Amino acid sequence: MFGKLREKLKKFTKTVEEKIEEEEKVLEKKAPEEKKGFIEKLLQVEIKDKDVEDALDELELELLEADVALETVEALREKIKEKLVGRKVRIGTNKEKIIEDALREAILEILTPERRIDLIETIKSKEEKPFIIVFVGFNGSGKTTTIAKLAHWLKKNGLSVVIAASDTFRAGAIEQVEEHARRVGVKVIKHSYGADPAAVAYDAIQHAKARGIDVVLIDTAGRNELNRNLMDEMRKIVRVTEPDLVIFVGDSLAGNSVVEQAKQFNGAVKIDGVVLTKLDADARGGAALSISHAIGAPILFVGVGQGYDDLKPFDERWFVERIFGEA
Ligand SMILES: Nc1nc2c(ncn2[C@@H]2O[C@H](COP(=O)(O)OP(=O)(O)OP(=O)(O)O)[C@@H](O)[C@H]2O)c(=O)[nH]1
Ligand SMILES: [Mg+2]
Repeated sequence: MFGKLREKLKKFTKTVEEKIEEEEKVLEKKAPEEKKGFIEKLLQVEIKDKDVEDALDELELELLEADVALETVEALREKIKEKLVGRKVRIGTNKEKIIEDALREAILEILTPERRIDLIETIKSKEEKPFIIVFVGFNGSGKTTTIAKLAHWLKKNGLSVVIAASDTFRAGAIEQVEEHARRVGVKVIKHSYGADPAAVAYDAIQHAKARGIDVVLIDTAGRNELNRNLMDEMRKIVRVTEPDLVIFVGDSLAGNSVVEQAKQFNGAVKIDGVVLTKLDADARGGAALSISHAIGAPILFVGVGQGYDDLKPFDERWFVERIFGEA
């Protein structure tokens, strides 16, 4: 996971480390002969703008290559500078650690959402059942699989679930969601193909109300901003169901374009949270680093495989460990 990002950040660390070492050598040379030894240990170099600028220029290009969105790259650059420039480093201290810590902190800050959502807590605190979640996103991003995984996870957390088969558009979509639901032991409310997706969702909500079911998960057809009708239809689903959350499901392998998709969907219906799928196959990590920062909504879960247990609540520390750890 994220090998490319790891490689770029290591390279940055090495370059800055070398610059600081050059400054150290200059400083050591300046120290009078008799003071060498004891005093030398107290000498410190200050990290200067020029020590990091070139390395940052290079890092900036490389992060763009790793699919990090431009505005995220710029925000990251500012944060890294803020943490390193002007910092005093005593001779002989571990510079690699100082630089790496600055990178970790900068990345953590970028990943820390403005709002956090504890899903179980939020669901349980809703006074009137059911809690309604609509899933939206491009074709094949992983919506239906994510819904099955989430249904499985919610059940494990003691909550009851019903799924609305509101993708009445793509051939095979209803059978697909039914099969997933059967495997995870959840009921599906469906109509036939071509039916109004909002009406299917409405029925699922009525079903949940009548039976005291905790959560309704609404599966919708894949779409993009060029499908005007489908985008209007999505707005209608949201209008009719008045969901507690609209979740954008994005494919991390789509890299920078998944960030653009998220912005477009966020413009059409307000996105409350993100699930980023296929992280298990993502060598770059740019989408994960950028998406929350780009739309101001938190990443709630990440998909890390095709099994029903392969959905992880997102934790920015986990992400940073994946980048800086060895695996
Ligand atoms: N490796 C991996 N594959 C995933 C993950 N999530 C989904 N997939 C796969 O991605 C493919 C598409 O998943 P779906 O759930 O059908 O995607 P969708 O968004 O519902 O697709 P449409 O309904 O056609 O728009 C399937 O083969 C899934 O098994 C993940 O986290 N990791
Ligand atoms: Mg689907």
